[in-house]
Amino acid sequence: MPSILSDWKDTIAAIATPPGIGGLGIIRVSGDEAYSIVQKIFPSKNLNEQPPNTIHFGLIKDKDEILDEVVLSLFKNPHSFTGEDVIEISCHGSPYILQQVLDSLIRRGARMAKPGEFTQRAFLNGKMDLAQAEAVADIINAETQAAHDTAMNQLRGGFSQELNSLRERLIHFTALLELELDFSDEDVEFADRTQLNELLNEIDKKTEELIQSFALGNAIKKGVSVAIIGRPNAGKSTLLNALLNEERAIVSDIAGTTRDTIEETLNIKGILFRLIDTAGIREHTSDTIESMGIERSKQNAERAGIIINVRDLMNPEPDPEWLETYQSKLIEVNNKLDAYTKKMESEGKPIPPVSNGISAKNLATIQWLKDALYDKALSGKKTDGAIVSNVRHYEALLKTRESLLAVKSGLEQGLPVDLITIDVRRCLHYLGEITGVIEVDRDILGAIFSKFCIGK
Ligand SMILES: Nc1nc2c(ncn2[C@@H]2O[C@H](COP(=O)(O)OP(=O)(O)OP(=O)(O)O)[C@@H](O)[C@H]2O)c(=O)[nH]1
Ligand SMILES: [Mg+2]
Repeated sequence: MPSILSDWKDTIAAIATPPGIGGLGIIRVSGDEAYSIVQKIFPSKNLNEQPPNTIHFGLIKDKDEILDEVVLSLFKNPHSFTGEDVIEISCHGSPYILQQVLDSLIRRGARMAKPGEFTQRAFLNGKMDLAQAEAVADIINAETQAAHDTAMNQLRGGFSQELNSLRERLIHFTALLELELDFSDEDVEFADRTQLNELLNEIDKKTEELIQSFALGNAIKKGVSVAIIGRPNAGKSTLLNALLNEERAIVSDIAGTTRDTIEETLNIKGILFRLIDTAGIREHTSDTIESMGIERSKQNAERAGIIINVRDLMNPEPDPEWLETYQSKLIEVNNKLDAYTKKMESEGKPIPPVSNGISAKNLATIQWLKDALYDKALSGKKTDGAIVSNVRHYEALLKTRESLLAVKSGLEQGLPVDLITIDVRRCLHYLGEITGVIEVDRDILGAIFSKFCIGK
């Protein structure tokens, strides 16, 4: 493992709290020299004489200048977040003080930590597997309850333990298959084929389950984009405002009011929706800016996870033909039900039943639409059990499954053992990539941890 990083033995330091003024600001120091470096600026007590997991009040001094009154929390390896000696310095939350204390530490031998380096060390020191380390970033970035719960589950071990134990069992069979290779002249079978098949089916079932959960996991983590489209003046912007319950977009009775797209987020029962209000679509326009807007509306509809097609009951027009392609992600609403009802009444006509009717001006009439959005986002997606929300895991699972199927068909066709073991090894590799039990490529590790903020 140490080969992955050449400087992983340095003692690192960083401000762990967000930038800006706050009640407290925390500096984290981790590494073999953590105690001796902090001691140089904390003359109040002899740190080496203090028991681990204790806190200590005292002064931070740079030469003769008092920088702050602080509280130190001491953690001795391996019982710390990183698995190394760690000291957390709780200062007053002034960016100036924090920077001064950090500079003093750096001048005395600490190195500025890189983004995610504390978590990276936790991984390198075996405090957590890779999937758990990635969950730390997800927890910090979680914007909704559901995203937080998914990340928390992953941090607690989630599906890693299960995958690891399946992998261990597969390793056992690989060893037996390899042994058969050594005795290839004698035509013996050490690996029980029925048991091997059972294990393969078990892994297949588990990976399939996790692969299926990704649609939901991705929706929870990234949010679901919802394009609000329709003819000019249908009430799209009014609907956006109603869903958000704020006057976000300009509404007017002039057709073509919205020229560019407007994006806002909405949290419905823990799932994040990115609502996109678009320019009204009409087939023919000579206005260049409007036609650019219309083109953009189409692109948004194509990319969106869900499309709300707003129709105008007061001015019914056929839907754009291209919309048919997106049936599966479409929710239709018939807007201006209030005006329509009034019109029919004034004309003395019976009011025909209107399906999916709303009045975007009246919040009470769109409640069902929020439920429909939530249901559509979850439709056909499992909500119980482990949820995969990480693209890297998802891709590794797909590759695991691919090699697994190759092993199964190889066994069915009675292929020679040396060919089968190649696919078994690939399967082991991809399973191991998820939790990081195999050495993960240095570039991939770099990419994973660079998404963290400094100090985490
Ligand atoms: N009576 C009634 N009027 C509505 C309703 N929804 C929208 N309107 C009116 O319809 C007009 C157009 O509304 P917008 O929300 O700007 O329509 P839009 O679809 O965004 O229009 P463009 O941006 O031009 O494509 C405004 O005068 C709204 O007040 C409704 O439910 N009932
Ligand atoms: Mg509009």
